[in-house]
Amino acid sequence: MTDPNLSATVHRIVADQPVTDLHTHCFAPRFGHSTDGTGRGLMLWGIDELVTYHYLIAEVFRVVTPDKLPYDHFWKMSQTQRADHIWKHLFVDRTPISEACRGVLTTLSKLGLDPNEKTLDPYRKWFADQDADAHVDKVMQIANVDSITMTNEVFDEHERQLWLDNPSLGDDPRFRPVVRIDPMVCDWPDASEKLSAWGYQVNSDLTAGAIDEAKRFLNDWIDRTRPAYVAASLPPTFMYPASSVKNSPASRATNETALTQVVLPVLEDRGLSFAMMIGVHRGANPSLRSAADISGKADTQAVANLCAAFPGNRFLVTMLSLENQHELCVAARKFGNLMPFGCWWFLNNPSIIESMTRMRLEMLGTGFIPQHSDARILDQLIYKWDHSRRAIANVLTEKYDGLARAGYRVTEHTIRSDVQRLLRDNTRAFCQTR
Ligand code: FIX
Ligand code: ZN
Repeated sequence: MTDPNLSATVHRIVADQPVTDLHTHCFAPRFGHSTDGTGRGLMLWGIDELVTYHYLIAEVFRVVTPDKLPYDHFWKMSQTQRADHIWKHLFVDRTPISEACRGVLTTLSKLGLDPNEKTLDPYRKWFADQDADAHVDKVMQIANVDSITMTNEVFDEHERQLWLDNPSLGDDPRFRPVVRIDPMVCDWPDASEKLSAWGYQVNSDLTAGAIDEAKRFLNDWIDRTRPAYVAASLPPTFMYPASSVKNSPASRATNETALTQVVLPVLEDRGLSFAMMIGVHRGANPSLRSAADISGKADTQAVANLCAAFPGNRFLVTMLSLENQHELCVAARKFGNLMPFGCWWFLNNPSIIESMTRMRLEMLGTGFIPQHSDARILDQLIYKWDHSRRAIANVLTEKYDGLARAGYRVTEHTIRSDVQRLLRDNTRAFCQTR
């Protein structure tokens, strides 16, 4: 017998479960914030940030094409003007039906605002009355997020300086730091120039002494930030071993040395996971700036090879291409040190979250992390989690219904412990945080 209230029960339990958000680009207020007057604050929040999110910049150029509004004119506008332009064309003149548009509406509604305003002024007034620090608590409470994992770009000069100037920068208990090291594994020569300038004796060939110095750099940042894990995003062309690619350029081998002889040994030693976000091709249309990137199919064999070659390391892996998802699940069935996570970026749409979650449940049981928000603007936590929770609950309902049909007794307790595992405990266990 299936329970006629099953769907409502599952949706309620999923909504009530606090989420530990594994990957965001949100920052604690002590990193400075977008309305603090410095123009350099890293914590982004408020209506103008929400409406000028890079997903929406890409979308507005599809309707007001660059022949009508050249890119450089758009970038010369103030942020207020850009937000007004996007609001007019995507939210007033057209139905805001895309996922990124609907997300702004969900966020406004859940903050208690009417999302039907024709101009942004009422929202601007409302946000101007909020206090940044108190707003973090409010957003976390509405989104039901118990911990926000940041992305701390240690190769970014501004952020680096903030960390050097303030030893307690990472101490806000609501936010967990993550050391993000893309240049180290994607462009070692560039990373090595920076490390040299910062006083580490490295070289672009990464010879023996340089390896020790590169390890010292990574260890210093782990000590300074006490991260949940260390992360990098990688292009679709990422391969391991690099030598398996014919005529592979020398730079690939050096990047691989940085990964296998610096990053992975340090992380094993420090008991930290390595998050690999694979499949982003940066700057496909550079005129779009932050919205310029596209996705590409990568090789999941590289992930399997790394998991096999480095059994002492734990790998959190998300892949950007839809085509990679099945193979990633297959690889995860073979390697306990591989944890698939999230429906990243262009995959963060309800239809895709549902199909990926369904496939992952079918192939991995509850042994995966179904979603991360990737929120860049604090307020986005509200919609990203609201929309994802609904998609996840829809799929779980279907699966519990199937179990009931097979004669299994599905209780509220069963559902609650599965949901807790999926939205919170798998993340904490794999990152070995309480
Ligand atoms: O590399 C990343 O962590 C990506 O998630 C971001 O760079 C990207 O801009 C984004 O916000 C996707 O959601
Ligand atoms: Zn991200």
